[in-house]
Amino acid sequence: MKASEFPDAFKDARQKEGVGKMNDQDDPVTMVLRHKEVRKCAHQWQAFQSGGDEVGRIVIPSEVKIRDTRQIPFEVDPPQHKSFRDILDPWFKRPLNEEYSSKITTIIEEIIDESLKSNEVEVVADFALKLQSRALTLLLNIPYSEANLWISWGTHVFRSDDSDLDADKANILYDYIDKQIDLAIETPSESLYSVLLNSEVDGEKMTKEEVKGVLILTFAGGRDTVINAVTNSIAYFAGNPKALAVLKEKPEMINNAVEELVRYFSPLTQMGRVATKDTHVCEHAIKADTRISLNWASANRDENVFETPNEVVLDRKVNPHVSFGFGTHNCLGATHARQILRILLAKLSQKVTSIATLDSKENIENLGEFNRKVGFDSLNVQFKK
Ligand code: HEM
Ligand code: EMZ
Repeated sequence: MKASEFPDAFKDARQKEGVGKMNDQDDPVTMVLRHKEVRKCAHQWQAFQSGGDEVGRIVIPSEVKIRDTRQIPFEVDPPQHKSFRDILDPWFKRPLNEEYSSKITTIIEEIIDESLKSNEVEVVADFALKLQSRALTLLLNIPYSEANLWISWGTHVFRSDDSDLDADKANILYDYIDKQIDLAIETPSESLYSVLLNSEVDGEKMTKEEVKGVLILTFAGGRDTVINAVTNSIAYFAGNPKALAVLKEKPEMINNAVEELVRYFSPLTQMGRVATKDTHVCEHAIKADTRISLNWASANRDENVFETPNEVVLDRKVNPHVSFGFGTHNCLGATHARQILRILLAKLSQKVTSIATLDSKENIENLGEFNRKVGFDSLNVQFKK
């Protein structure tokens, strides 16, 4: 398979059954595979909840064993969910400011220029992780130098080479965030930590535990998703060299191109919910207190919604993809992620004429009988001027 190809792992099950089953730590998941039902279930927060008592259970693989802190607003249901979103939404829209995007531009130009000087670049570690971590300093509004520490943690904060759920690694992040919260209490600044510590939700000051919950989500949720999106986009341009010239010629296509790449790659495969009562999805019985998942990756290849779903059509006009989720919990980091990707495409097309793939190792998620390529463990390329 070409490095730039990302097959649809769910086609048969989506067409025949509409659902697929997988086990995960003896807590099975019924994956909802069709676009229409994914959107419908995402709306039904009363029947399919994100909150619930068991923190970490909606993530697949479940993080129940490695996390006690509730991620906010991700593991909170309406109506409380809205109170948190009202505080967080304006902050997470800052990437639209000119000053913010010009700083992202500087970060991206520096990484591309450095990559052009090298004969071989390992994109995951030397390009995408650096870009993700450096850009995150802007989102948190803290000094740029802090990124070096996060880069040293590697691509995922809960997963390591040996384990999908690495408690020791998770503790590094939790301890770090605890320390940063205490520092922000001692010496307030303009950072996200300080802003949240001074915020009130429904008339009450946010607690340290709530602030920690937002920060864990910002570090974890915004990490491998962005790294996959950036790495896979570079694999796409390596496999489709003309696309860089097309975007250079027609920069007005870039916004559509970003949406299409994000649809095709679906950097976050799925997210779970817990059924609160006996119910049905696509005529399949779902028992109370069992898990379903909203399978964004499958919905994004639904042939009833997308023409030629397995092709990247950079100027696809109608593109109701659900890569950033749908409804209540739609991605809070989407503005930041989109700015990174738009500026990345603009600068790549201006500065790079072709990218040669030298070597690649795919990252395959094993989901029961389904094996889904979600990104790369490593991707070695050469960038050419
Ligand atoms: C929610 C995908 C980047 C923070 C979500 C959801 C998806 C998603 C599918 C919905 C989860 C659900 O319904 O349960 C992505 C993708 C990204 C990306 C594909 C990159 C290409 C980021 C970044 C951040 C972030 C950069 C922040 C640093 C969040 C938060 C939520 C969320 C806080 C929960 C929102 C809520 O519960 O109201 N993301 N994400 N994401 N994402 Fe992202
Ligand atoms: C959770 C999730 C958030 C989870 C919106 O997605 O991303 C995953 O990578 C993390 O492991 O804890 O933050």
